[in-house]
Amino acid sequence: MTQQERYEAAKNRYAGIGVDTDAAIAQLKEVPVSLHCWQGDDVTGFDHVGPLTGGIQVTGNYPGKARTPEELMQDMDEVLRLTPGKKKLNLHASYAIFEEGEHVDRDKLEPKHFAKWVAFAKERNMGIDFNPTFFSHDKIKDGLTLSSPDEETRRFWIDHGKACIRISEYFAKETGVPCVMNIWTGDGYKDIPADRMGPRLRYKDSIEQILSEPFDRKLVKPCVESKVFGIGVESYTAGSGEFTLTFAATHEGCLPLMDNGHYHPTEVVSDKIPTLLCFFPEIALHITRPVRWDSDHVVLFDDETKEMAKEIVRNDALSRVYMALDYFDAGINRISAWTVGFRSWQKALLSALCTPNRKLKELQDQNSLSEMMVLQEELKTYPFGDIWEEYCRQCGVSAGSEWFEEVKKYEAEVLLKR
Ligand code: RNT
Ligand code: ZN
Repeated sequence: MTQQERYEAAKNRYAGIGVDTDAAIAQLKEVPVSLHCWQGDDVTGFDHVGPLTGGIQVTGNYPGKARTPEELMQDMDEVLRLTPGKKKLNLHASYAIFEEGEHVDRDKLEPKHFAKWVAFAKERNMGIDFNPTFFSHDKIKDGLTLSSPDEETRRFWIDHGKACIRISEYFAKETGVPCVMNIWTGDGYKDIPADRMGPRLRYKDSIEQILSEPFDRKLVKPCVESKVFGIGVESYTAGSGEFTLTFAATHEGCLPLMDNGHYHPTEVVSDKIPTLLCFFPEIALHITRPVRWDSDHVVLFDDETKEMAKEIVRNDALSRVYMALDYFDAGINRISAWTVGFRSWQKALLSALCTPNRKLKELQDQNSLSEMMVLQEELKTYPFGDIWEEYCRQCGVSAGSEWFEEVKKYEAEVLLKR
């Protein structure tokens, strides 16, 4: 059977349970997913020398890491070639590109320091998302930024946040696509603090000051990301789950951002997505794969990833949920890591779009729970691979693991020469 014949056969099987696979494919092509620049260089960035600090950690030492903006862009282009679907570019402030000999600190960053990224994104028809960088910097005092008791430190980081709002608005204006700007800090304590509320009150005030910077709410979508712990901040984080959720709920236009590595190991973000959708017009996600902790492993087509995609699709929320990938593995080929993760999330979305969601809801509401279970189980062996192949074909990328041959070639010709 040819690929087309296999697709036609699969399409018929899905039609039998009321799923229109052509429509699913067409719909997915329009859904933007943010591709994080930081998988390419182990979250290093270009505005400083020194280690990654602030509660996160990258492990591994695979050769070929991007060292310059040009190398990072070249690597990202390779990923764009190997992945189907619509992309947005996700940048951190630490990826500012300075002129020869120029350097400005993070509180003084300007749109012009990101002009090359804008050109890159526009040429590739991508919007841009942005993140102020509250880590890997010498102005982090005693592990604290926006929640610091030291006013000078706190001022510096508030000014950084405000600069990032202006840059986010510039991105949105240039690309014509709203910019999601995510605030995450690793502020916290390794051991039991004596004052838990003080840092949170300062954090709250700092974010309020950042958001007091004038901006168009249709162009910039500020988010707050929570985290239950970080490396070196195991006992307490200022930006806890309750803190960020309540902040977003009480500040007009501010979105909660859930990173599925940032909860206790038995909590699942798939269940939190529909909960938040009951209350927030829009929410944001960092899609990752935690293994025992917030390890930021490459996203795979696994059960929880599928369940998250299902919750977005079956609640008709593809336009209400801003989806960004967030992981970094330096132990394997970085292009491959980027590609596997992006493709996995695409698979999860396509598979959710090929699910008879209305039928399943009906069965639940009729309390036909036996039939609901049977159908859910049957679906697991439906010929989804043939639908995926067709989607990849239409997007002009290889469906099977042939793409890895290109990664190997790129590794030999480009990465290993660095
Ligand atoms: C860290 C957070 C945060 C970062 C990126 C680099 O635990 O997940 O989102 O991963 O901003
Ligand atoms: Zn994250």
